[in-house]
Amino acid sequence: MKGIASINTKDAKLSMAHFYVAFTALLIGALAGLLQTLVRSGKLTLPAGINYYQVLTVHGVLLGLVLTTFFIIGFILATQSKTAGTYTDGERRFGWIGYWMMTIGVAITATFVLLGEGSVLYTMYAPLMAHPLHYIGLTLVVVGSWVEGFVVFHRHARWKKENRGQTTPLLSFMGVMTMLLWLVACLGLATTVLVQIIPWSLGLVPTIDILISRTLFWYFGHPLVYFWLLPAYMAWYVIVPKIIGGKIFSDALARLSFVLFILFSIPVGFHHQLLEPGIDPFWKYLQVVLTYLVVIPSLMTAFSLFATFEMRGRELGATGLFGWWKKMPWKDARFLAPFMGMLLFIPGGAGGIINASHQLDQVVHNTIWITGHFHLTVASAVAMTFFGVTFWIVPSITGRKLTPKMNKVALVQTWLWTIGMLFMSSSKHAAGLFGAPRRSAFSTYAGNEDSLAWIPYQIAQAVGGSILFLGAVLMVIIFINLAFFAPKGEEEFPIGEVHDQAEKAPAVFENFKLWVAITFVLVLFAYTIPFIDMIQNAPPGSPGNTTVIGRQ
Ligand code: HAS
Repeated sequence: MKGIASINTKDAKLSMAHFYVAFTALLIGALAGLLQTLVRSGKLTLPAGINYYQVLTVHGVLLGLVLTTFFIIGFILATQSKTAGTYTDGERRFGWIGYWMMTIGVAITATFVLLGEGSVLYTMYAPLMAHPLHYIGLTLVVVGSWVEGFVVFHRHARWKKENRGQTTPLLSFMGVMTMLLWLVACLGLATTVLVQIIPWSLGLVPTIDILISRTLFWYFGHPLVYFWLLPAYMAWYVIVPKIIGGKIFSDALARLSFVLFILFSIPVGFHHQLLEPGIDPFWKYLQVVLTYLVVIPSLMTAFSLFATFEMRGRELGATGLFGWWKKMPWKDARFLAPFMGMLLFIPGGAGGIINASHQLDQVVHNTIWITGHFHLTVASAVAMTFFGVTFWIVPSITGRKLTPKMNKVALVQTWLWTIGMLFMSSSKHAAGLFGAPRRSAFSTYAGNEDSLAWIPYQIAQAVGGSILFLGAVLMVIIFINLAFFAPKGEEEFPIGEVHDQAEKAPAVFENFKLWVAITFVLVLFAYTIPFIDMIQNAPPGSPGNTTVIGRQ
């Protein structure tokens, strides 16, 4: 039998190319994660030559940067091709150019990480210095992603021209918003990398202003987490309702929440720097207030999801507040995986709200609590949604079928990930409250009496890490099966329809220029005076206020 792909086959090829890189990153990144938890529990000493921080970097870069960015762009391209229509040859060519820039950039960066020349926390965190090519490789990844972003913008604009006066496809709108957020966020990263870090790592300037570099990094760092989250929200708002047989609660509410993310996710970077000196407490306070505002679109999302589940449940005869629970398709892995992600996002989001409080952050900052927080958010809510999407998108765009047998394997994978993450994240949160540092090998704290309290939690993390590693291997097996071996056929590309009684989305939501302009006003408000302070009180190059830590 010949398979029937749900989108243009050339577009599908481009999306799949992104997924191949993403799942290769998952396999290697998960192995590095397993090694880390074993080292921290004292159960393993890395063989000579391999350094704990190197393994940590491999884990963070591959899963936090490569898996996410490649998966997100592959997903956005496929959903846009499906809802706005096929790309032109020109658009697709730019898609491939962006893809190759990103892939070559990853290869260069990976080489320097493996050579031990790139263990610099978050890929670029002064005063740690990596080899210049490490940064140049990462720059290629970012610029390549921008090229692909412009493809998404162009396709959306073309749809608008071809369908004047009509509401744009929701998924295409969301793809544009996600890439817009990414582009505006990257401005901070590009500034520190091009103006400060690369010249410094090349030896062209002797020092770097650390506070400015970190501030520019965190200007990027917080919206980065929403760049990960928004594609998961695309699936929660549009795909999940269709999978459960229901309707999208409100197109307008979904669009509004994406607009709010653009406005409020950027001027909040100081909440990662609450314990850093050199920033006036007033500006930290202001950004904490803005952080609480960026929680609102997530609460709106939770509300909308509950409404979708409840409406569907009632259609099927459920009564009461949680009657819908019994009516959900629990045996469908396309539903179970993102739903488990949503469930874990509830404590993950609550943890974020705790972190955002200046006072409570004093207790948890730089402890392993923080890694517990992001394992519930990016590694659960986001990753599990991406896995759930993979279960249908790969067979759907390649003209294959998710067989009942593979669906069962996918259910097992989902449970492994959920259980592994429960061990992993709860033990991280608990050890963090006892003061366990977020990054350190067992050898650095062994023998310290205070650290005895952490040991059982570190062992629980190793148990969680081992279960998660099995989950990752199973995920890669499922991906390979769906991409190459699953029977040919036709698999649904589930796109939800909006509820009949929902209000039409106001046209102003499509006014991207307006949202970007307001975002810049908020950014200027939140950052101008602090930057003036930083520059006046620590002029770049002043030896008293800058530090250099050379490459190890
Ligand atoms: Fe965060 C640190 C604050 C969300 C990721 N965060 C991090 C770091 C990462 C990260 C990677 O203010 C570490 C950075 C580093 O390396 O240093 N975070 C927040 C806040 C939110 C938040 C306020 N974070 C995320 C998301 C991430 C992420 C999302 C990844 C995708 N975070 C912080 C702060 C720090 C921080 C501080 C710095 C701390 C420090 O000291 O360094 C909010 O956006 C969270 C809002 C979320 C909710 C949950 C809504 C729930 C939904 C699910 C509904 C469920 C349903 C199913 C419908 C309010 C939508 C229901 C079924 C039932 C039956 C119940």
